[in-house]
Amino acid sequence: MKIEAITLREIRMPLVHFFETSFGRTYDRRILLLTVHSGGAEGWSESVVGENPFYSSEWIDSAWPTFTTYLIPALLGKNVASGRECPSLVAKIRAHRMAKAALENAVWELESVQKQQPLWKLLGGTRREIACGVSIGIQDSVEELLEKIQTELAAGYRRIKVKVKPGWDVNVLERIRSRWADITLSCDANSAYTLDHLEHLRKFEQFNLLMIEQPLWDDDIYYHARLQKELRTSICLDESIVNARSAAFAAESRACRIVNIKVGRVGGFTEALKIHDVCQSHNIPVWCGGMLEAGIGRAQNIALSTLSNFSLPGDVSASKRYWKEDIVDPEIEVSPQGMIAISSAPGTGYRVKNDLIEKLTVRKETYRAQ
Ligand code: OSB
Ligand code: MG
Repeated sequence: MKIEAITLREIRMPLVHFFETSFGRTYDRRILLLTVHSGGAEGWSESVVGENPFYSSEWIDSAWPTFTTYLIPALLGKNVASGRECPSLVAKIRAHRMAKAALENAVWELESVQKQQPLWKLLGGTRREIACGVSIGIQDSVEELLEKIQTELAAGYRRIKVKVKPGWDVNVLERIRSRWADITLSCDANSAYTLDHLEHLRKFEQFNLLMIEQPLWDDDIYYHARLQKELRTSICLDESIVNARSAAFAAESRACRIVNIKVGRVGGFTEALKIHDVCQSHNIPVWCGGMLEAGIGRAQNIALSTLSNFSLPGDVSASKRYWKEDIVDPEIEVSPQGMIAISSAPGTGYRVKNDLIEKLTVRKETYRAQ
């Protein structure tokens, strides 16, 4: 497949409800989309870079020049057979994993469209339906959070994850557990604690959580291993796992018992598949994380979640939880049993809505091979 042209664009989409984590609140998404063109076919991808460098050092305004100056020139005009060839094309560029992931994943999607195969099959997936959980942000009051949990349970979601931080944690988990003693419940701290909070974190043990996600520093594995030794509750790593090597380090040092895989965080599908395999060989179950994606990213997360070791419900939920109107057709829907059915159509099985995307676009540049 000769990459004849690449289109980079930014779209803006307001969230139907703000999303708050330990590092802040988001009302509107600025979303970076990429399209690769070859032989009359297109592959799309969505970068998970955020509006600010809080979850990771990458953000949309650092990603844009990284694309235009380095990543797009590395791929444009090249003949590539598969997304698997992309990591070597961009290997000399350090980090910038979220941007690299968008480049690579667009090529995977293009390949699946050209081969008229479902993307999930190309990735090696086997599941024909995937289990869904929800991530619920910090709210203005515990009552509002309980109401939201009630709504998601009624919708069929199979795991509730709540965001926590000092001051919004034990008190909140207590209220949730006293209302729902048996639901599958987890929490995500996005690095809001340190080892000085050890005695405080021990109080989480009484709530029978499926996991505590990323309690400590985003770049740490060693101190998570020290913390995991002290806790019965499983630690899940998100931010700390940036490649297969850090997954192996975490597994071998027993820093976690569960891993959250976000394809954007780790630089693309090729690395995500390696992490999947490393975790499988260490008997560590994985699940697919989310980054408030619109439909293109969401559809690719669904494809990845069909791999066998994705054995826990992911943060892959319905379009309507985030968007008034999503950019794909059909929108992502979750059954009353909390499952998403996997399409056998080529590509992701979700068609991009070109007209809507054009309307939402605030900047766009197309680069053509000579
Ligand atoms: O840590 O999983 C996270 C959203 C933005 C940044 C980080 C995270 C999240 C979520 C949302 O938890 C998951 C979703 O997309 O539903
Ligand atoms: Mg997380």
